[in-house]
Amino acid sequence: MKGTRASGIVLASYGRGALVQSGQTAVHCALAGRKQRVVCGDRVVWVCAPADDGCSVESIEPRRNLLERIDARGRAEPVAANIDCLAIVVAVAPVPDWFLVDRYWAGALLKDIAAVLIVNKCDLASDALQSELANYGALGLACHEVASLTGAGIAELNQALADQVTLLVGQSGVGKSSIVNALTPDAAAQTAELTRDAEGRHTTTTARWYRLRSGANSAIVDAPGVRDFAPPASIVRAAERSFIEIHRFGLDCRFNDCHHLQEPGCAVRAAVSSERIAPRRYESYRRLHRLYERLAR
Ligand SMILES: Nc1nc2c(ncn2[C@@H]2O[C@H](COP(=O)(O)OP(=O)(O)O)[C@@H](O)[C@H]2O)c(=O)[nH]1
Ligand SMILES: [Mg+2]
Ligand SMILES: [Zn+2]
Repeated sequence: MKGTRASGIVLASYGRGALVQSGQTAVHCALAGRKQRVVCGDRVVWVCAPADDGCSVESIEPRRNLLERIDARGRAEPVAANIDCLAIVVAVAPVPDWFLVDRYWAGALLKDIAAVLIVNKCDLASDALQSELANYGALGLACHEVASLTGAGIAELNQALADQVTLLVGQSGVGKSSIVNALTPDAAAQTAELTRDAEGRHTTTTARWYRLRSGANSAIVDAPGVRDFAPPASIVRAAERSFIEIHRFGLDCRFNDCHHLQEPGCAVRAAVSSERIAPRRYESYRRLHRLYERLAR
């Protein structure tokens, strides 16, 4: 490997290094500078100097996009780069946190990334989910019902995710890792490589990239389960942009800069009263709006 210089994709990043897929092999690379920060999905050039035995990341290609979340202190924290589609996973159990679904969808909308909903564990009775699912469907969020346990719907999902890089997100326990396993027959082998860094330490906290069966350009990224997610935003109005029906009805508000909270002549609140906007989605909007107001102060 000495003297090698090649390009690759970051499968996972950890403390001071990254695991890089290059051709058929995965290489542990150190980061070159203190400032360098690589993210799962980054395309990089890595080198293995002839003098010593370590490999390192030389440069990072400009990112097509970067999905980020707000950490506990309100700072942006990277999740994954160069993503084509955000797949938000819910399951019959645990009971879905629809506010979390809204915020993931918001994150995709703010970054112009396509989004789909995956409902897992459809081997269990899913009646309780149907009215929320119908609402998302009416808003244009495509939905795939699967059961990774029985394989139901997995072939169709595999087709739908072909030739793109999909980031799987959602509460822990909904079955994200099980879906990855169902879509990639060698996921266990790929995971084994990923779970230890060069010093043999476990690396489980960041997103991981897997090749999919459905084509050379197909990949799926398993993000760690989270309790909460919110996309970073530089302006409070980002909350409105990330709820498509609120943005749509908001065009008819009396004031251009209506926040849809207390203002007179608010078309959004009128639509909530007549349930043309689902009250739960409106509540979700208000929560995100409040968060952005707090962060702006
Ligand atoms: N009934 C049922 N259970 C499932 C299904 N898929 C996953 N599970 C179970 O759900 C639990 C959480 O799965 P896991 O993949 O670890 O979820 P993650 O935290 O989102 O990665 C495990 O006990 C799985 O066996 C499914 O399709 N049906
Ligand atoms: Mg998991
Ligand atoms: Zn309004």
